[in-house]
Amino acid sequence: MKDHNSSLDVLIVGSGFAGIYQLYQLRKLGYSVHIFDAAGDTGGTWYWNCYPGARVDSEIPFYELSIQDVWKGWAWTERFPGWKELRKYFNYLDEKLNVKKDISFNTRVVSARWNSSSDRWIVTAENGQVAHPRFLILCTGFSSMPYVPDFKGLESFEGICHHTARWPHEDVDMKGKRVGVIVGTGASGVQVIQEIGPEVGHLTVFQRTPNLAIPMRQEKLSRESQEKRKGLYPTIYKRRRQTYTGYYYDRYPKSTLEATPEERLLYLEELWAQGGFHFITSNYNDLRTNQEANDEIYAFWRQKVRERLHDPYMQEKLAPTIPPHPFGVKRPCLEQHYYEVFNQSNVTLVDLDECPITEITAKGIRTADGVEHELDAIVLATGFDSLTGGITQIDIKGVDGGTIAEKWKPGVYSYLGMTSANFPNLFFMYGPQGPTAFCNGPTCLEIQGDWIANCVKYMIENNYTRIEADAKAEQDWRQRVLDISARGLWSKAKSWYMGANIPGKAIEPLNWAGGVQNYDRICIEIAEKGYEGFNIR
Ligand code: NA7
Repeated sequence: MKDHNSSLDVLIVGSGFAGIYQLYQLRKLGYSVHIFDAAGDTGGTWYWNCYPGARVDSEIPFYELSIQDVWKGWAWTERFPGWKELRKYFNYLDEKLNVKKDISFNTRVVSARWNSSSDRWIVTAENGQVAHPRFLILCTGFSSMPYVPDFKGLESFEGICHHTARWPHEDVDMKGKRVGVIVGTGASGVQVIQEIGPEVGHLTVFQRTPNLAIPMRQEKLSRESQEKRKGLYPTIYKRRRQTYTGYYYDRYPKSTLEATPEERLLYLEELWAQGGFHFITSNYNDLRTNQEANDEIYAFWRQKVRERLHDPYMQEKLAPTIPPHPFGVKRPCLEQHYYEVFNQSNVTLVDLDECPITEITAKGIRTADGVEHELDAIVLATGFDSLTGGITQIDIKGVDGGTIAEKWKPGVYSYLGMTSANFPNLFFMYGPQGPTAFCNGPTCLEIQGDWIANCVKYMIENNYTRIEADAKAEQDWRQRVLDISARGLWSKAKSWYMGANIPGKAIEPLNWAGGVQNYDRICIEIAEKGYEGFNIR
């Protein structure tokens, strides 16, 4: 057993983008910092999500750290890099920042106990490692806790079966196989289907809710073209903190319904051609707040998708006449040739709303109509206990001995989406009640990471040993998150944005929908007011 003794200032959990940025910032300030990670290497989500076709849906240079020593020498090969390239990037981060020397891999944190007599955490990992840091920072990611529905008979299946986020690191050969993909609207399912669709023997897509996917418009990038643009990177990295979603482009400052039909059509065509999240982030400003406006955008989307599908059955199942939910209130997925896969003669779509799964058998999946779909492999692209699961899976006990999982059972209580009352000196990043789902990862975690690093510095420089969110400030923050969300259409979809994908989880808005720029400003103002809303001693 290795004991990280009481000289440790900060323990970070997780070595994805957030954990590495935090390690870098805190080490620069001169503090002793260590990372525990359950994975065998750095990369966070890109260590675990190595399923066929896994790639990021935020384009570069937004989806990389703004550390000059890193971006100056690095060049990507694609506008939306895949997991293999992202893992190379993480190795490059190590080359430049020498991070791995401060990381314990294969070290899954299982518990954290607050010790009021020392004002330190006692953190224990499954492999017996223990740490006693002054501050504990959870960089566990918003989707680190895979969700597998409780399908009857799942363990009896005799073929290959993996959740996308627990995909084996060696290649799984799908060529010529009868593959069942359980999917609905997730990005993971869309990516697997379009990647393996063209090569498998037969593909059966078990769909609950159709995916309202938009075009990615992937591009190959040369080093030269990136070098030419790098002069702008410092401006881009500042600008992304000034927009609603953390890109440098922003919502169109006009209502959908104010535009003439001609103006609207031309503008939507322009966004469609740009690809990526432009169709969401640069769209009319009432897309996600006004149902009538939303219906117009849905109608445009449906027409575009139907044009690509040959079979009327597939058209209705994948781009229904009546929208399954307002457009863009479930995380939209970026696709490359997803819809074309459904024109192949070896692809079957099973509508689980009409015909649910009754059990998984040794040979495949049985549905309510009695049909046993025989399969060689099942891909579980069934998502995550998002936003809270990475935190609540750890047995964290605070001042009164209660766990954070118990506290959050009726709903999340946090202050600024980074701290929670009763849990002093504990910070979490890229989690609930922050801008997580409405912001690209690196933008969000750098905003939160800088704020947390400054807070740790403030505490240490002033010889304070304990900071804890005030219960009233926390209650007000929660109410603010709920009120802002209530102005939009988010509650009209059952999604992980609302915690609605996990049975028994409280259904409520889990993200700050007030804009990245406002979130950043509010957090900075609170710090400038001497950490208003926190009890410090
Ligand atoms: P998601 O987006 O949560 O998608 C999971 C999918 O699994 C979703 O379409 C669900 O259908 C479907 N699902 C979940 N439970 C079941 C059951 N019981 N039966 C059938 N289908 C089911 O997860 P992803 O991994 O794809 O993506 C996660 C995010 O990570 C993604 O947004 C990226 O930003 C990164 P539903 O739609 O609820 O009907």
